[in-house]
Amino acid sequence: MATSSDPGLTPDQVAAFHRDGYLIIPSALPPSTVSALLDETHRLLSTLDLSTHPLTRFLTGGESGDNHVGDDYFLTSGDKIRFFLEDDAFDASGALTKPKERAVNKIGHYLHALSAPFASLLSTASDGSDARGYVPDLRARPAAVARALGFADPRVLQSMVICKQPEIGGAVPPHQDSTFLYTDPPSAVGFWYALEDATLENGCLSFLPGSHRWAPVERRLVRGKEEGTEMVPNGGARFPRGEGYGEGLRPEGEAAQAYVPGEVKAGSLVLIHGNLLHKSEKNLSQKGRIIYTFHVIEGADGFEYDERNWLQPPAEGFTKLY
Ligand SMILES: O=C(O)CCC(=O)C(=O)O
Repeated sequence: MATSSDPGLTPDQVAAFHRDGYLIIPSALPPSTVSALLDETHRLLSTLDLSTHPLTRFLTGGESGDNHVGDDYFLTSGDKIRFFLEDDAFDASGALTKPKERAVNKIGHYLHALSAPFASLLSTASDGSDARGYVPDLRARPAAVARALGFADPRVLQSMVICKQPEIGGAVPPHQDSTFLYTDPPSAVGFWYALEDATLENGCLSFLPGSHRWAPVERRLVRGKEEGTEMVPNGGARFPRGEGYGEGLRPEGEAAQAYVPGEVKAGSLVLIHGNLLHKSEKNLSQKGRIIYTFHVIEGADGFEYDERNWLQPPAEGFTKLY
């Protein structure tokens, strides 16, 4: 369990997160941990069997979010390790034009429980070891970070490796993570770890600083009545509880559209508030951009994660951080 001797974040970092809606923590993972997670990513990619894969592509649905990926392979991936392919890895006839290791957009969504190296990032043991004996050397341990951000019962969900493949890595349009992982009231925070350098060339994240304060969660991605997923208006709370949120805080003019790129080195952790508008561009470069991300929601009483969310909890419930 994270203790008071493990502050997770300094008071300045907490203040910066609340001001900007995101926080970059350089060197959160040492090179040895980055290597272990990259090795695991390449191992997982090598296990992909395309002969039995439904060839599900990861589609974001563009800015509108309509036509988001939503087949059964996706909808039942919350307690599995599954592979979603880059849309541009296929030619017009539907044939893959890349080897499988170069065709996967993302791997998800239960790495934090089913893959030992990724699971070990959530370790709360004082020496950093987990039940499997893997010892990550972490700064900004997730449990301690969640505590510093005020979570009472943080639950981890939707872990994924995003490969952002060379030449074809798809863009991620502006979005808020609470659209996809909605609690009422919103509580999601993304933990995003660069496993390779993320640059302007290979599609680093960019952020609209402060937008978590004024951008409401207007829509939610939910399971369709019959099948698939759909974007629907959000009838619940659109901002987290607390002071300092509201549409009236939206700045005038260009400030409401001025995205700031977040180029980071491998090993950096980026924390992303669930209401923050952020995006990434297509990777047209020759260099991939592998990252690992998971999200945390508040599991305490008074926060509802309902059955309409596209991602439903595994039988054992979403993973407790402490
Ligand atoms: O890594 C990316 O390009 C996008 C990730 C993202 O926006 C997210 O996880 O919310």
